[in-house]
Amino acid sequence: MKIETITVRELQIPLVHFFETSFGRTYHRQILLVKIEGEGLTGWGECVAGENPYYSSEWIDSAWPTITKYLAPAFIGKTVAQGREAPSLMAKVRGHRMAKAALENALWDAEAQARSVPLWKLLGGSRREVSCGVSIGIQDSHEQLMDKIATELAAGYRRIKLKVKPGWDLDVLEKVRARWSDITLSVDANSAYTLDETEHLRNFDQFHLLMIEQPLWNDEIYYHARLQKELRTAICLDESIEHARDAAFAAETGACRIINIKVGRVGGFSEAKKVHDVCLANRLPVWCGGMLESGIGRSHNLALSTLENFSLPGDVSASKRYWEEDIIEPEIEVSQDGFITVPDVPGRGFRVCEDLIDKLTVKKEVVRTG
Ligand code: OSB
Ligand code: MG
Repeated sequence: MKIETITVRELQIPLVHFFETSFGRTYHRQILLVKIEGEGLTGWGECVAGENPYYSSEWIDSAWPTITKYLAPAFIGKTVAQGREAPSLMAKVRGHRMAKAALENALWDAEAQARSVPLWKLLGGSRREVSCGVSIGIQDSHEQLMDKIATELAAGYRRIKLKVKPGWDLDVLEKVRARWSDITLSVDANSAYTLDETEHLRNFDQFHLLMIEQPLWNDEIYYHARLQKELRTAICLDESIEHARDAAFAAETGACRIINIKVGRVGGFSEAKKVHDVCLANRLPVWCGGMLESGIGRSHNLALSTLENFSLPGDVSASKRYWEEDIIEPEIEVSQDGFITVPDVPGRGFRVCEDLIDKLTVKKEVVRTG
């Protein structure tokens, strides 16, 4: 497709329930969407950057000028037939992976439509059903957390992941395990601990967790290798893995036994596929992480999750857990036994609700020739 216009917009959408991690609480999302148009084709992408530079240095207000001033102009007037051509067109810009992913993924989205194949098939996927877990944030009280877990288990989710931090960890796990001794349970620390706390982290071993996600620094792999030697619980890396070389380094050093792949964090579908392949070659199972995406990012996560090494339940859960009304149709739904069926239709498989998107838009810029 010859790219004519790229529309960048920011939407404000309240979350159904606040989401709290070790770095803070979110009540509403600012969703950055890109729409790439040319020769009658339209591709959509979502930039998963947060409202603040806490999960990563990249955030919504850094992504906006990076996309409008540097990344989008690199595509205007060019003929790009395949999503995989996108990284080389953006290579001059260092970092800003979430911004890059929004554009690259929009091109894969358009390519799948142009070729009349499902996006998941174009990505090389084979799974027709994706296994779902949920990520449950830090709550106001233990009771509120127990209620949330009960609700999600009743909805059929196959893995419960709890956010933890010092002061919201061992007591919580003790209560949860006392009530549900054999559910598949994991925790995510979002870098809330240091290597000095190894003795404390060793206490997590008694709870038979599927994994502990990102216990240490966001930009550190080697010290996770040191920690993994001290723990029985498998470490899963999230923040530390920014590209396939990081995954290779983590595998080589034994820094983790599982990797969480977020397509935005690694810069787009091409790099996500590379991370997947490195993990497969090193026998590290992966799962698809989430960033509280709208339906557009969620549909892309779903497509990615069909690749063979996504063998653990991901954080790709139902639209209604996050939004009163999602911006795609049909909304993403999870079956009573905790699976999402991947649509076998061309493209992303979900219609984008442009009227609703217009209503939710608070900022918009169109990048075009001249
Ligand atoms: O660390 O996985 C994380 C949300 C925002 C930022 C970081 C993370 C998360 C989640 C939520 O855990 C996953 C989701 O349900 O989208
Ligand atoms: Mg995480």
